[in-house]
Formats: sequence, C-alpha cells, structure tokens
Amino acid sequence: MFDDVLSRLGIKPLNSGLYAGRWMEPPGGEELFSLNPASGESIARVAGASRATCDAALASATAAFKSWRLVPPPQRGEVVRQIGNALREAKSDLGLLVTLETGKIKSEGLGEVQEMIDMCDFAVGLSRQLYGLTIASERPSHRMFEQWHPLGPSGCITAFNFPVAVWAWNAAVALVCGDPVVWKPSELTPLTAIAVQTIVNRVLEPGLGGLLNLTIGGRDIGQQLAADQRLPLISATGSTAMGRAVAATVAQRLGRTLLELGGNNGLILTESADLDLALRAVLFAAVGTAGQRCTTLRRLIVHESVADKFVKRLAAAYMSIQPGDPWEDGVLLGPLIRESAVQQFEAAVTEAQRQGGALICGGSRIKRPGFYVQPTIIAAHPDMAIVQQETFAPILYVLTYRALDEAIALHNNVPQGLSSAIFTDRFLEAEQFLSAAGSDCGIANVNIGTSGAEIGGAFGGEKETGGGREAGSDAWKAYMRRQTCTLNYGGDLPLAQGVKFDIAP
Ligand code: UN1
Repeated sequence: MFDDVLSRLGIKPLNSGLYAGRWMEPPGGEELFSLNPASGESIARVAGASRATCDAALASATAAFKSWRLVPPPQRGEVVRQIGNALREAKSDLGLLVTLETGKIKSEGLGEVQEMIDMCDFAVGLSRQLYGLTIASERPSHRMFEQWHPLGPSGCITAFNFPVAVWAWNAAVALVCGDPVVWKPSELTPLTAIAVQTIVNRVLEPGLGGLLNLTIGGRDIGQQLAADQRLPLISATGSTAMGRAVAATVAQRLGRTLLELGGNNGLILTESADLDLALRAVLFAAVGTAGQRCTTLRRLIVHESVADKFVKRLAAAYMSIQPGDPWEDGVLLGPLIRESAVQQFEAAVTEAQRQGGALICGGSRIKRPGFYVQPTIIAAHPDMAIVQQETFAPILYVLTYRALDEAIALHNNVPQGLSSAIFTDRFLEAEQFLSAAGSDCGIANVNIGTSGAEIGGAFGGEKETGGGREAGSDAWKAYMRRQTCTLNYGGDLPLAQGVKFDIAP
C-alpha cells in the first residue's frame, strides 16, 4: 500500500543497516524485522551491524573528523542548511514512514520531520554563534579568553518513539560543532534511520560521506559505542535502565554523556484553572502518541474542589477517542509499538488496581489487529508504588490535593524529573511553581501541557532523567571542548595570585 513512499525513501525488502561512509553489504549482524504496529505485519527486513562493521563506522567518523574540524563553522552550517532542505523535500514521505514504523498519527509523524527541519535551521544560525568569553586578566598586558573546539566524533543512541527528531537534535548541532556522528537508532525503528541516512547522503556524498554514519543493532552495538574511546561524547535517549548501563560504561573511560531518560511528568490543576484549556492540554499530553513520549503526562494532581467535575469531563473525552489507522486523517489514537508494550500496559493496570487504584476508564487492550490499548485513567493515592514508575503507555494517574505546597511536594516526589506543568490563573501560584522551591524538573510550563516542547529551549531533565540538555540554548557546549587561553603581550612575566619566583640578578 505504501510501496511508492518506501521506494522513494530507498527502502528495499532487505536493507543494509550499516553505513560507514558507504553502505556495507552484508553488514554481518543479525537480521531485524521492521513491523507496522497498526497491523503487526512486517514492512521490510534489515541486516544489522556486527562488531566488526560497527567498528568500520567508528573508523569512518574518526577519519572524517580530521578534516571536518578544520572547516570553518559557518561552512559546516551551510552543509546542515542543505540537509534541512533535503528534509523539506522528503517531509511528506519521511513523515509517513515515521507513522508507519512507530504508529504515531500522521500529523505527529509530519511534526517530527518538521522538528528535524527546525533543528537544522537552528544549527545553521548557531554555526555563526559558537561564542567564547573574553575574561578580564589580573595581570598587566595579558589577554584571557576561551575558545571552543570540536570535541570529536559523537555517538548517538536514540529511542523508537522519536526515531528521527532526536537524531536531528544531536546530528545538526554536532555537525556545526565539527563532530561527525555514529548513530545507533532503536532496533524497533530501523527503516526511518535508513531513510534519513539516504536523504543526508544526497547532500554528503561524495566527499563528506563519513560525517554521518549509521549502525543498526541491539544493546551490544550500543555498548560497543559506549565503550569506545574514539567517541568522546555519547548522547543517549531511552529508558533509565539503558542510561545507567551506558553511563557506567562511558564513565569507566571518563568520557562525556548526554542523557535523556525516563520521565514521570505531572500537571498540577488548580482551583483557578481554565478547565477547558486544561482539558485539551491534558488530552494531548496524556493520550497523544499513545502515551509514548518521554514527556507524556502520567500524573494529574488536581485540586479536590474541581477533581470530580474535571475527571468526569476528561473520562468522557477519553471515551470519545476512537482508535484507527494512524495514517488516516483525523485519527488521534494509534497503536503501541509492540505486543510487549501492550503486556506492560496490562500488567501496570492490574498492578495499579492491586495497590488500591480505581479504574475510571479504559484499562483494556482494544480488539483489532496491531497493538492498541484504551487510554486509561486511574484514581490513585500517593503511596502507590506504581505511580513512581514510568509505564510507556497511555495511563494517567489522578491524585488530589488541598494546598499548593502539598501539590508541589507530591509532584516532586518521584525519581524522574523531566517535564512539569501547572494550570492556574493566579500569578502567585504560577511563580511558586517556577521558584527554586517549585517544580524540580528540567521543563516547567504554565497553562501548557507537559509534552510537545519546541526546539530552541534546552530539552532534558534532572534526577533519573539523566541531567542532559539538548536541542537548544547552549546545549551545543556538550559537543565541543572549551579551551581557556592566556596571552602575554608585555615584556614582564607577572605571576597570578602575586606569586614571586625571581632568580637573583
Ligand atoms: C521524547 O519523547 O523522547 O517535547 C522527546 C516533546 C517532543 C520531544 C519528545 N518535542 O514532547
């Protein structure tokens, strides 16, 4: 049904999963199947990377670094500008492939490619703004400043749920910073990665083919990247368990990590909130992408005076959402990524009820082909252990509160710290939420849901979310090394801190 789109994106029935300056056939690793989660059927097969061919990708990036680091940053930006244009041309095809392979709805698939394009535009601007500071020296006739140099090839490990945007967050910035990239996408979404590689190759080949490399495989390939000294930076997005393993390996060799891990995002709904606005925000944040964003709303902390009224309206809205094929216009609910995700959803619903939660709506698998589940609301209480966990599915736990202090304490009382929101018309409440004693997350919103951040701001979070920041602000600094330089243009050699070290004349 989508053969034309697949062929325009260079997807064949069997594809090489290894690009190391050129496609390697066969790449020697295990074979993977890409499934359409809306039907459970195979889309195409991918031959994965082996240890040896993954090494070829590392060697390709290492060789490319030698010359790329010397290209002036605005010229590097020019290459990223061309990649952005190639993505613009491919937007509708690539967006559809994202939908086919992840099950996210059409407008979200297209939105994801738009996020890549936005990242390229951002990085082009950045290529002329890799600023260092000038620092006042305490010594006469001395000048002190800092400059930023390319760090080296970077490893980029991405998750299934944003299979291409998160690569763009990293790759577009890494490239203007002077760093080639070795990408290990999720083995659940290999085709979108292959399509992206094919699109960027139109710009990079011949000549710059070693800058962006691809190595598709499982955990062992991720660990190979994490362990390799040639990659001074590993940027990894995924579960907290994955991040812990990657961080431990990279720390062992004293490398740098940029981690974007689990979220358990909360929204405080106050008495004064605009409930219509809040309803729309909660729906998108909790049900959008079938609950499979790291920014998905998982905990609604609602003032007891509005709880019944709001939750009743929310449940009615939940029940009006019909599942459908995610590529059809107007569909809002697509599938989860795999059968195992449905099982985790079912186990979490059962466990939440065992711990004292009350099912308000949803709770079951939807009987149709593919991996669909009902968007689910569960009335919870704060000491339910499951509320502390991230289940990658559309389950929303509802908690109630009386005083804002209590709501903020409830909000912060989880191990993760990615995204957060408050809905209020009161200035004092909004400011309290944004204060140092307020939300402890990397992202804090007022009258906006927890998901759907735009690029430009630094994205990431605290605690078990891993502390990394990408996609905006000064996140580029993670991809460069800082050098502090002091120049003496006088005839004396004054020492800092007034130290004297003169030999007798
Ligand atoms: C993710 O789920 O890993 O803010 C990233 C958002 C998106 C990015 C999500 N722009 O929801």
